[in-house]
Amino acid sequence: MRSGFQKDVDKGLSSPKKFIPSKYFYDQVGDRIFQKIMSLPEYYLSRSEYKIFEEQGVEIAQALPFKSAFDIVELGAGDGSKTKLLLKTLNALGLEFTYRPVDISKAVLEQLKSNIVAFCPEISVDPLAGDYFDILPHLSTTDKPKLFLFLGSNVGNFQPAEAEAFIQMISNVMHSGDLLMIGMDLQKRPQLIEKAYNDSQGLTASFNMNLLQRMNKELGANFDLDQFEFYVHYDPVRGFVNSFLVSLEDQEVEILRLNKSYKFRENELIHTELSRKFNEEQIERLAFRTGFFVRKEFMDPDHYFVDSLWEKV
Ligand code: AVJ
Repeated sequence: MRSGFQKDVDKGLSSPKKFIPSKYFYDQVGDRIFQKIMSLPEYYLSRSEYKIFEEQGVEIAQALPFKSAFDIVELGAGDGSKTKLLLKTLNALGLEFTYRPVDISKAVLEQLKSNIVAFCPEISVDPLAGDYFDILPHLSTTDKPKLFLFLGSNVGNFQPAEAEAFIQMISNVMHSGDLLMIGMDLQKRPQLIEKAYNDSQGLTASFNMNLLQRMNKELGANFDLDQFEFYVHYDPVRGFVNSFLVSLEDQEVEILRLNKSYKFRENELIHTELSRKFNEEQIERLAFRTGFFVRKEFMDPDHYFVDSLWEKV
């Protein structure tokens, strides 16, 4: 049986416009590179959202309409370093909630849970391991009101139609009055955005190149890393940061685990990631089309990033 990685690599490298889904960045090596990216001076995203939770936790708490105990369901929680700030503030204000982080990896969830408990032992944490698509339908069976979190501009990695479908899927398990808070990176000075993905240390380049290394390790491929280079471009008209690996020569790569070879022309691109940047109009429209209205927005002082709080109609 073929793994998801095998299927997706074969599909992406057989397509006329080659691509590899960006979710495959995050193996152990990729996780570590992403940690370093987050502390780059150019990579403002994480710091901006951190500031929002650090400085506006009380305002966020005041915007929650729940009168009784509720669930906070976080999709793609990661290490919880930003969320825990918010949870601590909500707890300190006497709100009664259970934090339910959802992640595909049990190991990640255990780490996250001990992180949160160490930071604030009073918070009750009930992790849910599994795929979003399997977990979401089960959540609607508990009758507590819910606040869903989808932070970190992870929504920016979806193509527009996919983003809408994903949010619609969340919306479908929600009840009227439930809330969804989505973290989104905002359109801003193009140079600033481009620099966040074209860092001087080459960390983002390694983050992308790790995909080739991962195929070599896990799929028995023979990518020559010297024959590819990283290229990133921000299109301010659409608000799209597109990342690519460029083949530097005509070459053929063999992938043993797929029993197949793939040809690359000189200058042919492999699309590796879309990191979308949003404007206010797009946010309003996305909310409206998926069954929400925008209840309140929380931005960092520079207005680089927004955590947009939506209420289910
Ligand atoms: C974690 C998806 C928000 O798109 O900015 C960082 C990942 N890619 N540098 C993003 C990423 C290149 C990041 N997200």
